[in-house]
Amino acid sequence: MGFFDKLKKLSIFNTYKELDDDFYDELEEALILSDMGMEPSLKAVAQLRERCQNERIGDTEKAKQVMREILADMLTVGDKRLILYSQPSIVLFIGVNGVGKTTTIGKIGNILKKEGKKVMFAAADTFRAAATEQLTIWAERCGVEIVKQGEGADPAAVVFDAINAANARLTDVVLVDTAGRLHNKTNLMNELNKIDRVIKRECPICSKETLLVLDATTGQNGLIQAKQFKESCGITGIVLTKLDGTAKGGIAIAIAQELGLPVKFVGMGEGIDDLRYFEADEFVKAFI
Ligand SMILES: Nc1nc2c(ncn2[C@@H]2O[C@H](COP(=O)(O)OP(=O)(O)OP(=O)(O)O)[C@@H](O)[C@H]2O)c(=O)[nH]1
Ligand SMILES: [Mg+2]
Repeated sequence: MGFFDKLKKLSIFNTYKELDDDFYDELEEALILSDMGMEPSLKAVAQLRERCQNERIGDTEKAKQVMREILADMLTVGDKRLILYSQPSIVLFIGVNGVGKTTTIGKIGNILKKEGKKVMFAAADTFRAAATEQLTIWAERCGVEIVKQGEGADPAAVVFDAINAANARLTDVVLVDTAGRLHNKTNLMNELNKIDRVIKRECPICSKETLLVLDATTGQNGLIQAKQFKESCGITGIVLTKLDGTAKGGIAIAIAQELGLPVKFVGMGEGIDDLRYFEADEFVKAFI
């Protein structure tokens, strides 16, 4: 079974045979419903119309190929790989409650470890004791180290400890879990800034990524969240979770088009292997 097989496909290319106005109208509608957003949907369909006219394409089977190319192009923004130039490199995971931050760290820790990297988790979600416990279970599952403190500890102090431990143990990558937050909660946003300051002070040459984790099923709301986080946190990429069983895959294209941010990872389930680096070609094949 392919990685994206649980994503619900747009069926329109199979229900129509000819490229008439009805087809284009319905395609537009299907893309908008998939959370691709109004403007990107109109743009994609306009491009498809133009190319099919110029290249004298008359059937939906060929048009499907062209559409895949158009969407793959629209998805190609920024650097899709994780940038891990220094030792250690730091990756911060942020996002609202319940989107899948902690689970994603477990899955990415597993991938990086398999790539031969020395990985460490930093339990900087000190808000609830259960958060640290959850990350500890993932650390055991992947066989990576974890740095933690007690409930209510200063998250920036956990990051400080983790950087020092990573320096001492020649760790390659530190994955930092943070508490779920809203962009408009000032104290939580200040907490992120404090973490950033500690990283800059303790590891000025460190390469740092800030990944915003978004739940695909929240669709256009997720996009609004992302816009607001982007303004205040310097996000370098997106992890799109919970794409399994949803027909809302268009959100990946909306993110690329409207935020100019690359989707770096996608989550398709709760298991340790249900996360991958994002591959645009593979994704669009599953999507249409
Ligand atoms: N179906 C599905 N479930 C997922 C995926 N990723 C995470 N989950 C589930 O989503 C729920 C929340 O995941 P967490 O990792 O705890 O989310 P979080 O963002 O750390 O949550 P807080 O720490 O409370 O803010 C869990 O039940 C996960 O198993 C995914 O890709 N697909
Ligand atoms: Mg969590």
